Formats: sequence, structure tokens, C-alpha cells
Amino acid sequence: MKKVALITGITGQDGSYLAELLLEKGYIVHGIKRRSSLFNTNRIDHLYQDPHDPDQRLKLHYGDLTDAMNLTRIIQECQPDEIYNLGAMSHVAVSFDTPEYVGNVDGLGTLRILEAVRILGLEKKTRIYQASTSELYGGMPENKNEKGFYDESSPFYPRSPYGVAKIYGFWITKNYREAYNMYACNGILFNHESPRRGETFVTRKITRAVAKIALGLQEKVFLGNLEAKRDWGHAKDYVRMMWMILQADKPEDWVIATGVTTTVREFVRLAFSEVGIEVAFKGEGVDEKAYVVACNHKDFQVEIGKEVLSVDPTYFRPTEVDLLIGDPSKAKNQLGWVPEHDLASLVKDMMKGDVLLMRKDVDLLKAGHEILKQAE
Ligand code: NDP
Ligand code: GDR
Repeated sequence: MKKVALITGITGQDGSYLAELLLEKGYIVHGIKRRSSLFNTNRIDHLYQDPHDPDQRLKLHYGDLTDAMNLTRIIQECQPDEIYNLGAMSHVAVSFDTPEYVGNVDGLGTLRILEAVRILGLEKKTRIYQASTSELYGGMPENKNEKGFYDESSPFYPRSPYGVAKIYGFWITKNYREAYNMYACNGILFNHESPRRGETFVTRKITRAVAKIALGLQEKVFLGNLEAKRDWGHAKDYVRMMWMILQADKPEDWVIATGVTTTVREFVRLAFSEVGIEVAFKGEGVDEKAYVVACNHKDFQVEIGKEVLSVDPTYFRPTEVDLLIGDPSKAKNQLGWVPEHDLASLVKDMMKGDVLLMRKDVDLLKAGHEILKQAE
């Protein structure tokens, strides 16, 4: 019998990589997508299978984490062996604008999944993965362990409506595990990125902008806090861990991270160096800027001295998480996780993707089409 998985958030970055992985492993994969006035399945279109095909193994259902009846019906229909609850309003800065919504989706949405499994009597059959996050730690320096990392026993102190909603998701998952003996786990994942990362998260905003600047499609990029430090891994490595977490003998909570932390400023420098451009930062705080000091790539010509980055306080957050660094020892030692990527290969992969994408815009411009600007 083929295993059956249900993925909420299948149209997102992680959902798309996880769907690929589970299909490769022979699973029947069900995914929940939201109704949208535009197509919103770009990240999984390459996996599309005709619903008339008797061997169809990827099935999409309309649904929403705010709709308990819809979730219960879908779970009843698919009878999943594994549920991966990846659906969320996942943007920390936006959560300050939509705090009630994020509480409903990211917090109560998790409860709706757990409660549906319980009501349907699937507690013994269905294993549940909850997408928890390093945002739970809030970057409080005093809460790191003696080695200077956040691990499974570090206290939480969320610093955004997103973090607060996700802490509800974390605890309700743990509570259902203890109260009803359910196989429900939290993966406390630190930031993970890829060429499929949403365009308004800082890494992707940077790689897109750098590709455009190198190709002459954009003058400069505006960013917020360049001092923020994050533990950035590759999403492909992290979805593999989601699956491994649900294959473990007993349900537990797991930190997934690289153990290396890097500033946003350094990520900018690395992204520019991928296209042969060396930048130097000058000034401090809101007055900080980056300029081109060397350009050594045959395909990209950017003038020396050009200002390519300014700080825009619009992107500062009411409360910030200054530094995150995780200790993945438990996952490495007990589940045998070996990530394939490091920061250098992540930046390379993202830059390669965005240069390719932006070259299409160059071709469109050459053919007389207009390139529309989008808010970041
Ligand atoms: P994305 O923002 O790329 O994807 C989020 C997914 O959730 C999308 O498919 C989105 O649908 C869907 N979604 C949003 N709102 C709802 C809703 N109301 N009902 C149902 N589905 C909804 O996030 P990632 O793939 O990066 O992250 C996956 C999960 O992991 C999220 O829960 C995130 O909070 C968490 N996480 C992510 C980390 C990271 O660094 N990427 C780190 C730690 C945790 P649509 O496409 O229609 O918008
Ligand atoms: P984060 O990711 O908040 O860590 O949440 P994001 O990439 O949005 O921000 C990382 C850091 O960069 C700083 N920053 C900017 N951020 C954005 N988005 N845009 C900017 O212009 C900018 N300039 C500087 C931010 O202030 C911040 O310090 C991500 C999400 O995927 C969550 O869902 C997930 O839970 C956590 O990672 C772990």
C-alpha cells in the first residue's frame, strides 16, 4: 500500500519541495491550495498530474486553515498517514499589519488540524508535522545555551504577532501529543531559503535585486536592518528533515539549523560577488549605503562608484529579532541528518536562479514589452 500524505501550504516554498520529495518516495500526495483570483500554483505546476489519470498521485483540494469543516472533510476523504502543516501567513513584518489573521491561521489553524484528526478517530493512524520556527526564541541573548546556540531546551520569547501565533501552534501540538497520545511533532526550523523563496523575504529580495542591477534592469535596492543575523540553510535540506522527523520511533520536537549565523549585510556582499561585483559599505544606521568598488565579470558591466544599496527605515520592524543561531546536534546525532548545502552554495543556487529569471526580462524588453514593477 502506498503511503498517503496531506500537505497544507503545498503552494509555498517548502510545500513544493516536500511534495517533490514525497512523490519521489512513492507517496500519494494531497495538497490544500487556497482559491485565488490568479493562478497560485507556479511552484508545483511542474508536478501537475491530470485528474483523469487513474495513477494520479498528486491531488489538490481547495481549502483554508481558517475553515475547520473544510479541513475535517479533506482529512476524512484522504485518510492521511502523515500530515505536514506548512500552511501559514509566514511573513514576520506583515504579521504586524495583520495580527488577528495570523493568530487565526498560524495559531488556531494548527488546532483545527489536530482536532480534526482527533474527532475523526485517526489519532493512531495519522502522524502530524507542525512547522514551528526559530522565531519562537526571539533572539534573546540570555536564552542561548552554554555553547551560544538555541536548542530544543532554550526558552521562548517571541517578538512578533507571527512568533506569538506560532508559539500557540507549538504548544497545542505538544499538548495533543501528551493529552491524546498522538504522534505530533514540532520541527523548530531556522531560516531556510532557495530559488523558490517568496520574493519579499530578505534573501530573495537581495538575489533578485542583485541580478537586476547586474543586468541593468534596476538602479539600487532598499533594505531595512543590515545588522540582523540569521542562520540560513537550504529549503531542500530542511524538507528532507520534515520527512525524517515523522519516520522517527517516537514523536519529539527537533531543531533544524546550520549552526552558522550571518548578517544581512554579508549576504548582500556574497550575492554581489556571485556576479563578479565587489561592494563596499559606507555610513552607519539609516545613512548606510553600498557602492560598487570592482566589477570583474565579462557578462555584467556596472559602473565603479555606483550606489547600489540604501537603508530605508520603512523596512524596520516594531520589534526585531537581532540574532538567530541554532544547534542541530539532536537531529544530526539521532536522525542522521547531513545537509548538502552551506551558505556559499545556497547563495550560488539563488543567484543562478535569479540571473536566469531576469535574463528573460532583458529579452522581453528587447522585444518591446514593458516590465512591470512590484512592491517588495
Ligand atoms: P510560504 O510563505 O512560502 O508558504 C506558505 C504557504 O501557506 C503557501 O502555500 C500559502 O498559500 C499557504 N497559506 C497561507 N495562508 C493560508 C491559509 N489561510 N490557509 C491555507 N494555506 C495558507 O512559507 P514557507 O514555505 O517558507 O514556510 C512553510 C512553513 O514553515 C510556514 O508555516 C512557515 O511559517 C514555517 N517556517 C518557515 C521557515 C522558513 O525559513 N522558510 C522557517 C521556520 C518555519 P498561498 O501560496 O496561496 O499564499
Ligand atoms: P524572518 O525573514 O523575519 O527571519 O522570517 P526575513 O527574510 O523577512 O527577514 C530576515 C531579517 O532581515 C531583515 N531585513 C529585511 N527583511 C525583509 N523581509 N525585507 C527587507 O527589506 C529587510 N531588510 C532587512 C529583517 O528585519 C530580519 O531581521 C523568516 C520567515 O520565513 C518565517 O516564516 C520563519 O519562521 C523565519 O524566517 C524563521
